[in-house]
Amino acid sequence: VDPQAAWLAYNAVDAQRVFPAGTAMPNTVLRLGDSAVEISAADELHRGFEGMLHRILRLDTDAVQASKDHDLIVIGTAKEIAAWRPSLREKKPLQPEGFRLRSVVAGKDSLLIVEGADERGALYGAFTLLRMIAEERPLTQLDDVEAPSAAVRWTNEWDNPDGSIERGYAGRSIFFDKGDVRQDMSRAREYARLLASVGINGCTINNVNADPSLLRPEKLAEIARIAAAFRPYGVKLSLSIAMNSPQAIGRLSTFDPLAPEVAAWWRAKVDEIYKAIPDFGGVIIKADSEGQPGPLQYGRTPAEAANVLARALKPHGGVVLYRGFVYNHHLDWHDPKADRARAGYDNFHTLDGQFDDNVIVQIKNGPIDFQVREPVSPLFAGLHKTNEAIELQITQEYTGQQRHLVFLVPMWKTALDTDMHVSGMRYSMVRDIVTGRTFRRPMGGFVGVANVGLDDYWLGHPLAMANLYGFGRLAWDPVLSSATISDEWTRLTFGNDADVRSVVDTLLLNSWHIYEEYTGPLGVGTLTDIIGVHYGPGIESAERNGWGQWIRADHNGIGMDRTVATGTGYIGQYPAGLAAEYETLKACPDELLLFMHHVPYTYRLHDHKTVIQYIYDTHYAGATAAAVQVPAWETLEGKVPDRTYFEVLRRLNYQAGHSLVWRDAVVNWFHRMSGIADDKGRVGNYPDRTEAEAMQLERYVPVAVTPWETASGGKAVV
Ligand code: BDP
Repeated sequence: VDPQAAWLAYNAVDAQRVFPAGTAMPNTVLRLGDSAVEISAADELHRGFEGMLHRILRLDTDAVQASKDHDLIVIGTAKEIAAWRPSLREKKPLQPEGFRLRSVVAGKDSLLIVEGADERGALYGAFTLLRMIAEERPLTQLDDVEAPSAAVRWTNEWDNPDGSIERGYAGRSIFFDKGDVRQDMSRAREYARLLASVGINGCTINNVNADPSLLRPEKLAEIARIAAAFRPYGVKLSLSIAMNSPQAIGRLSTFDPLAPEVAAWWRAKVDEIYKAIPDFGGVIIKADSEGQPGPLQYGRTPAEAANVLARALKPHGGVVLYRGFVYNHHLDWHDPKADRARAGYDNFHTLDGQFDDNVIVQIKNGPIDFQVREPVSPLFAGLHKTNEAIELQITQEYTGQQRHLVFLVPMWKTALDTDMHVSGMRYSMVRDIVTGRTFRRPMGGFVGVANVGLDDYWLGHPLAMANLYGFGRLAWDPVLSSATISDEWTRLTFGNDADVRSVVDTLLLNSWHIYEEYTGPLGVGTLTDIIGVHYGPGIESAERNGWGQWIRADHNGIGMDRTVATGTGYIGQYPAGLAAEYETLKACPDELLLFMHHVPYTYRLHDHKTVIQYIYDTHYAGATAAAVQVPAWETLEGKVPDRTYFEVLRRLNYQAGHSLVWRDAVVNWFHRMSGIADDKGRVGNYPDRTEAEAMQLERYVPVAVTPWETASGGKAVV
């Protein structure tokens, strides 16, 4: 089994379940259209039938020829199908990029019809049919109509031209090498295929901290090759751009978005891009954020900057995704009102209504930065006349960097399923806001920061691919449950064995909670090294610097007071109904307590446990749960491909060990800070650990470690 196949493994299935007695298995696939995307769709059906059903489908494009066969899959757009057999014409039109799958018996013919609203719809229909087969669902009386929830379903890749990837944990770039676009585009093409198989229709190929040189003419010609690799799968290429490009590569003296020469430069540049890449998707803009140049330097707003690009893109049908991730990373820790969480809303909500209709504000799920637990960003409810997209992070920057197992779909679901309580609305779920439904916006969607690399498993940890899969599925249909998504992925990847499904699904579905338990409790954030790698424990590394991921822990208590009454006022950015829930200690959910409030360590949670004892207990419980993942996985030896078995086993073992490091770092730090004993007497004993410095050492010496809590007893050997 080739790990690169990921969830498109096309493992053999029980044909009789899929085609029970009386249901014919097709011999031929008749492709009615000639587009590259439909060709991919028909090829995929061929591939899937061969792998799963050992049936080699005859590929046909000649309706007359094909009609000699009576058991057919027919694939095409609605228009093509109606032209082929007018009796099959749809009364109700399909939604853009949607499809209908039907089984039709007409005279002697037994037809499986894959009908797309358009070419992409046909491709998505083919992949959906193949998924049904992989799950051994009977295709009798099939009638399934689907359409994506939103127009924008993109991944962002943070690849740099030199081939490195910002926050990438799975090898080098599949696109770039040493400043150039790779010669070999096979991984890029396979990636587009994977993306399309879950309905993703766009991919931004370069780091949001963008290198302006990618917009040079010779680079655009190279990038066009990536777009060509994506095209047969209906994936549009887009680029992150640096706002100062007119100056950096255009030699203008300014990049003020309102300077006419700057607007003209962007127009010409965008026209040039479309010459090279006619189906270019658009641009992503990170500006005035973490040192990136932006319009604020000229006293211009994000809306003014976004619109200049939007107007250049409009004639070509392109869009601007302007990131809401704008904040000051030189905040004053001594100022009790300073609060990074406020920044998104403060910077954008007053601009509501000022963005052109092909601009989308791209908002991270939480107001800080992909922590293990955050409330949803209040900005989602703060823009009623602006298109929005939610940005989710597939690459596990703060959640274990693909060395720890963390299935993120349940986390994303908590964001998407949050009701913002927008006044005057019965429901205002984040998922409906970003698809554009709530405020009747023409556009919106989902962006996932994926950062796949050349690694054979694309993301490093083989089970991390469930996150990429899950992102695509949620973008298609955010109502799907975590359990459904996990089980689909497991079946597609490993087959339908009941034991495999039960073990893998359980591992996936519990993993976020386990990670949260041994890292950051009660909404305080991932207590990780904030300044550098964002990996491993570093309890107070966020404190007393300008980056604003503060936990405000002292000897008496912990948490950011974000209340309106006594704190930073952040909670007041939510609509009143939700603000009321967060503002009072009584109503605030425990899992967000320390995000919203500063409380003493002796404060009692809803189950009457004190905060400090909760911190101790969850860390021991989380580390134990991480250890138990290992024997659970070991029951699958021989039931999943060997290489995958050992790759996962190795990582789960490592995670079990690292969770002890996490556990002890956190509990010891809090113990020292609070001076309050663990009522079970565990803290300071480092259970399950062997101390190198207690051994007999030759040529090694014990040294003190900074920060002290990251090594047991504050010591390591060198
Ligand atoms: C942070 C990452 C940083 C990104 C930034 C962003 O640490 O590498 O550039 O987000 O999203 O989480 O712009």
